[in-house]
Amino acid sequence: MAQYQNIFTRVQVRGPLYAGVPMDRPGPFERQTPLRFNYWIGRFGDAQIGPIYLGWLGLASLMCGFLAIEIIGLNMLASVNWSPQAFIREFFWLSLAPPPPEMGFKIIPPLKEGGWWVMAGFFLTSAILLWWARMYRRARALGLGTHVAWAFASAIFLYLVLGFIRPFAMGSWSEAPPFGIFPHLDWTQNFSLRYGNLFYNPFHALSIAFLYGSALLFAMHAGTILAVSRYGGDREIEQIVDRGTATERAALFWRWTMGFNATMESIHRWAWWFAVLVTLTGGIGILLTGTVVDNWQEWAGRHGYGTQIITQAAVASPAQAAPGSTAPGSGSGAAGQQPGAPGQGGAQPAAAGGQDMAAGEKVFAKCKTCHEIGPNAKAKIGPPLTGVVGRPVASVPGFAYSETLKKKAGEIGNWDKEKLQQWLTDPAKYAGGTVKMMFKLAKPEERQAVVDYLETQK
Ligand code: 07D
Ligand code: 07D
Repeated sequence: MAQYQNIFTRVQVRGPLYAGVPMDRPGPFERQTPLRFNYWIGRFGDAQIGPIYLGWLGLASLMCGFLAIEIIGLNMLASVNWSPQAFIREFFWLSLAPPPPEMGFKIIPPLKEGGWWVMAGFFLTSAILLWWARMYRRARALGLGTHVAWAFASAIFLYLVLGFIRPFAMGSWSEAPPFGIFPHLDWTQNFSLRYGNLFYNPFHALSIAFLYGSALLFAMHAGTILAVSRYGGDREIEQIVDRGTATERAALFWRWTMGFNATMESIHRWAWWFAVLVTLTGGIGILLTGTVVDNWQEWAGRHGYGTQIITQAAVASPAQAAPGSTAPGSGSGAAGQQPGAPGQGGAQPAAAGGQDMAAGEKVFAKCKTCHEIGPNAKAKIGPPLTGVVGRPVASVPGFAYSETLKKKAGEIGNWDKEKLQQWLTDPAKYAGGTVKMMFKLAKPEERQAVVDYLETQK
């Protein structure tokens, strides 16, 4: 047993090279790697390298993963005109995007309009599912429980919700994240903005609590084991029945400091559940977004949790899904069925308001995270939008517009409904550079409705 280890040192322990327990039915590629020790690997973990078990499932998974990477990589390379230098320079920004909204949930869209994305997604998903099956089967073959595989299944659940189940429920591939480093972060940011700030989604909150809890449990567990490793704490499980050594001291430490202790077995169950619940609650939270709830801040307001920004008009308007929303039981329909407090963001009573006005105002709920409107509207993350139709671009005194928009302001002139629609389609593209507004409104009917509404807000 290694003596007096601390968090920075680790004594390298080497047993005889060992190929593992015999198998009932050995597979074709079983344990191909020759066994050896590696000193440097031994500084991090076990010094023995191998054997790796490949097997048919592993082989198929790697092949699917390879195909996915090829499709993604070659599409990214094509997007920079096959220039390897540009590929390396721009790598973090390169993207392979899902099909556009017009494509809906078409199973085989044209290759250049998201078809490659669907194909890459198919192979990536196959690779992940095959890897799951391999982990499950290896655990069984070794006579283990399948706890690791089920933890992995929870992560796969979130992955599938993000890229397949929710887009399917919303009837559009365009809801799914793109492949790409920064593009997938932009998607994450836009997702939150578009659905009214994900912090008000209680499942996001739960997921964060489990994520932070996982870190806490990991720290407490790892710290405890390191602290008693001089007594053989790394033998953990068998020590459940030990007396006078590591387990007893570790348990006593927590009873002394907190009055209660986990057992060497139960701490692992706590950690397992916290980690698994990160992705399980996360997946539920994402699945509900856009399918059942359209704006989390508004939803939170209606349920007495968080700021109450719901407008009188939204309360008064009949339950009605945003036009073009294909979501079954779209949450926007639920808006307005319960009384909400008067809005803080310059709430407006419904003006002469027909259907279009109500629809536009409903779409505007997505804008409220950043913009106020109404007689007393002030700047938030974005400028106030009262009277935006007809006013000169980047003209609200004191608002810190992006350099791009300030430069472009003269050229664009005054905002009109057409220009606003183009801006909402893709602000950065319209202004030709980096702008503050990350948000886009993908659906033409939503853009139309919202600018109709803006026009009424003088
Ligand atoms: C440390 C185990 C090793 C795994 C690693 C990831 C690839 C991708 C492929 C360019 C903990 C390997 C990465 C194979 C390269 C191409 C096409 C696991 C460890 C090192 N994300 N995300 C990252 C994925 C989503 C978000 C990093 C995958 C959602 C935020 C990495 C998925 C949302 C941040 C990455 C996925 C989201 C990241 C580091 C799939 C909401 C960061 C990951 C398939 C949950 C962080 C630049 C890591 C970062 C980051 C991969 C999905 C949000 C590239 C494969 C759509 C906010 N994500 N992510 O360490 O640095 O994981 O980004 O679902 O800040 Mg992401
Ligand atoms: C991604 C799923 C498992 C992945 C698998 C893929 C490979 C690749 C590659 C062969 C990680 C395996 C594949 C390894 C092999 C090849 C090529 C798990 C994944 C199986 N958030 N947020 C979460 C915080 C905000 C947003 C979860 C914190 C903002 C969205 C987590 C903050 C906005 C989503 C979390 C914060 C926003 C999330 C992720 C703070 C942005 C999700 C859990 C302090 C402006 C996801 C319900 C996880 C979710 C999610 C944390 C802020 C958006 C707890 C701490 C407000 C859109 N966020 N977030 O384990 O489930 O992911 O939400 O600000 O989708 Mg968030």
